[in-house]
Amino acid sequence: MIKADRIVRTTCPYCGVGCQIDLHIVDDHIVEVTAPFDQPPNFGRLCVKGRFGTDFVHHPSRLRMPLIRRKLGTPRQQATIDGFRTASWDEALDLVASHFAEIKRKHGADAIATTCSAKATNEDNYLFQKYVRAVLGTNNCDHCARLCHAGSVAGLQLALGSAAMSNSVAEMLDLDTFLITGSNTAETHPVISLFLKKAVQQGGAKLIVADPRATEMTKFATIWLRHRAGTDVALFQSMANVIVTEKLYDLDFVNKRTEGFSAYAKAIQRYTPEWAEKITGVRAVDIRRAARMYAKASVAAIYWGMGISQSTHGTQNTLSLANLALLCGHLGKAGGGVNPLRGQNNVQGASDMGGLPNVFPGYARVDDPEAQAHYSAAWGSALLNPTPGLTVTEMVDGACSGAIQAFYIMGENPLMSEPHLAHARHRFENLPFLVHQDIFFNETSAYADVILPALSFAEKDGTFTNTDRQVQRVRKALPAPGQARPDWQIIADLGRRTEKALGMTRSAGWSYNHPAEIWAEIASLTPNFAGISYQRIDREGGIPWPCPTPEHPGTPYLFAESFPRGKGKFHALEYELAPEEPDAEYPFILSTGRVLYHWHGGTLTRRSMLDKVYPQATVEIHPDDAAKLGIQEGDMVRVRSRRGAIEVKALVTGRSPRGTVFVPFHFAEAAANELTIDAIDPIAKIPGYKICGVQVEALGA
Ligand SMILES: Nc1nc2c(c(=O)[nH]1)N[C@H]1C(S)=C(S)[C@@H](COP(=O)(O)OP(=O)(O)OC[C@H]3O[C@@H](n4cnc5c(=O)[nH]c(N)nc54)[C@H](O)[C@@H]3O)O[C@H]1N2
Ligand SMILES: Nc1nc2c(c(=O)[nH]1)N[C@H]1C(S)=C(S)[C@@H](COP(=O)(O)OP(=O)(O)OC[C@H]3O[C@@H](n4cnc5c(=O)[nH]c(N)nc54)[C@H](O)[C@@H]3O)O[C@H]1N2
Ligand code: SF4
Ligand SMILES: [Mo]
Repeated sequence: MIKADRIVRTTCPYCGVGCQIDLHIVDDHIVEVTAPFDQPPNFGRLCVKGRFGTDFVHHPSRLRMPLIRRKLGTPRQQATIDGFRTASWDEALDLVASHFAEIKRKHGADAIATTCSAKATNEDNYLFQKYVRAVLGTNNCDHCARLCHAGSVAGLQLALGSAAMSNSVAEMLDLDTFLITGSNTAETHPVISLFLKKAVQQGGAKLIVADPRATEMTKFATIWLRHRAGTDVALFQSMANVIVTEKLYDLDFVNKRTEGFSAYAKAIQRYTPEWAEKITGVRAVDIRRAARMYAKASVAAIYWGMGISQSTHGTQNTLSLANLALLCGHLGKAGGGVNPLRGQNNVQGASDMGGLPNVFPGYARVDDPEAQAHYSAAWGSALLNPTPGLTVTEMVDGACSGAIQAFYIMGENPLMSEPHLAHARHRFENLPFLVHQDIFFNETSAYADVILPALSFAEKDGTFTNTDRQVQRVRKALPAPGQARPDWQIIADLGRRTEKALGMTRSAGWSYNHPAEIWAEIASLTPNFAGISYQRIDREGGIPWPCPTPEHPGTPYLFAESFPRGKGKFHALEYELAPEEPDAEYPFILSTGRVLYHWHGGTLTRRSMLDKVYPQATVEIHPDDAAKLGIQEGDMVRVRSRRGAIEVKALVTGRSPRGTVFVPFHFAEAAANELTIDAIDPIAKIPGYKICGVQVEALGA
């Protein structure tokens, strides 16, 4: 054991579980990561990423100086880092401020698009959207939540009026019955999966898993519904049909707390389990068993992930789950509710802070005059733009049509994470001005005009809000690499300079000495956070919002008395096919997602020792399909869709069903998003990353 000079308590930078970690530091290097046993949410547990994956902060390729493209102007080509020269902060920020000001004058504020970052802190994101709204004057601010839980958010907003996870991680230990669907929990929320497994093994909880793919959680399931991909609406509506037909629903709850039941009950009459069996491939008898198990439970929770949300029917899929919870009254109780497991470390926070095109911090609508007056006064802004802005997917489209003249991207990598990458690259080539603020030079930086070097979680103070709404501290443990600055400082400096370039006389207030001051401003403006302060978090640990006063303990589960929209609303749904089902030419379904060891576009984990464990892009293929195509485990194969082709190593396994291949999207040299389709859900605007048609061809060993 090496003896640490210092140990700094902070929050894991990877997933939404928000594990508390202790960084052991020797000579300004992280030498070990441990977890405190007495702290929620993880109580001493960590997964491999938290334990061994934070070494990316020391990688020699960290950005240390602002960079400016050598040949500024369009048409712009993809460049390596050699295509950029270093610049001072003064030069880089003045260039950005003057360009934004000029574009605003010439084309209007709505010609500027921005994304904030679910990797950055609440304070970074709050300040980012304040800059975008109060100085640039547009609501074109979104982030990766659009590519993630947008379907869940849209569905839960319609049904309940709130989209956060309703129950806490701590409640998982005492679950009675729960349903997991479209979530590979053991690889994507590993520490949560430990509590869920314990609930089954030690607590005797009953688990229903609905997933086309065998995951580790299916091994713990009492019932595994292995439905065909894309048939969720049919599956869950037929469970609702059973619950209504057999009168298993909670009449009292339905009467007191919901609306639209009779129309809904009528609409689902035709969704019999026998009808659903033909569509989903799940036996009617199993649908009945699962429906009875969920309905008869004293309390039951639903957990879900991208298999539900990332669909061109993501909103409908979510509504089909909300309908089940409303029918059975499984809401507003400890251990009972609806829980979209949040992915990024601070995706909950980036949304809460108003990093969305239609809402201010605290989810007040941008077109609500009262909310406008509130934030205009707070930010010293005469008039805030009342028109909801564009979503990420629409902003990327706008780059092509000329509607978008500049893009400011903080802590995202759309040129790995957007669907149909060839198309996305084409759009970025046509963009007149791109600013990228990141800790590394990634696939998106390659198209930037100006690159602003930011600090990682380990070098700054702030807060992240995890999947169960706990606001937790991020603490500075290491010095800044080179001249890199924390995101909030970059934004504040840019705010001052842009105001000057625009000749604005008022100031939205950009003088902060420490993120605690930014947090105090957030707490003073949004009732959900009013009772939370750095001092309190230091004393008590994470606090779950809503927390309206300093005496309030925070709220572990939501909806005990009512729903934010008043009554919960039933929605009758139609089952529809995915926009590109497999056919004779492209006979396999391509499903994309994650593996335990890697993170999204790989910017962080491929610069970590985790890359040694999982160094290469893979495709999972069923043994029967592999045999037909002459593919052996370890062979290289070409996977081709109508949009592109990649070469990857075959894993021959029964995890994915026959006719489906699974490719993780972490590897730039074989990017799954070269293949995916960019069709989106009409309401949530989320792409359907989980289904498109592909061919598979053996290339040999
Ligand atoms: N290791 C690791 N962990 C991560 C991340 C990471 O990159 N790496 N990313 C984080 C982020 S941002 C997110 S959003 C989460 C995502 O966490 P998950 O949603 O658990 O991740 P995915 O790999 O996308 O898995 C989706 C699951 O949906 C299933 N599925 C596919 N099609 C369908 C369908 O039609 N219906 C249903 N019901 N299921 C289907 C797949 O079989 C798979 O089990 O993970 C977070 N955690
Ligand atoms: N095919 C396919 N595509 C998908 C998905 C899928 O399942 N399949 N899932 C989608 C989902 S759910 C998500 S959430 C998106 C994720 O998409 P992105 O958010 O684009 O992906 P990340 O790779 O997490 O990008 C985060 C970036 O932030 C940088 N960063 C880290 N910390 C900081 C910081 O403190 N400050 C700043 N400024 N930068 C920082 C990292 O270096 C990295 O470049 O991908 C989506 N794309
Ligand atoms: S479960 Fe998530 S938060 Fe916890 S250590 Fe793993 S990646 Fe980090
Ligand atoms: Mo996500």
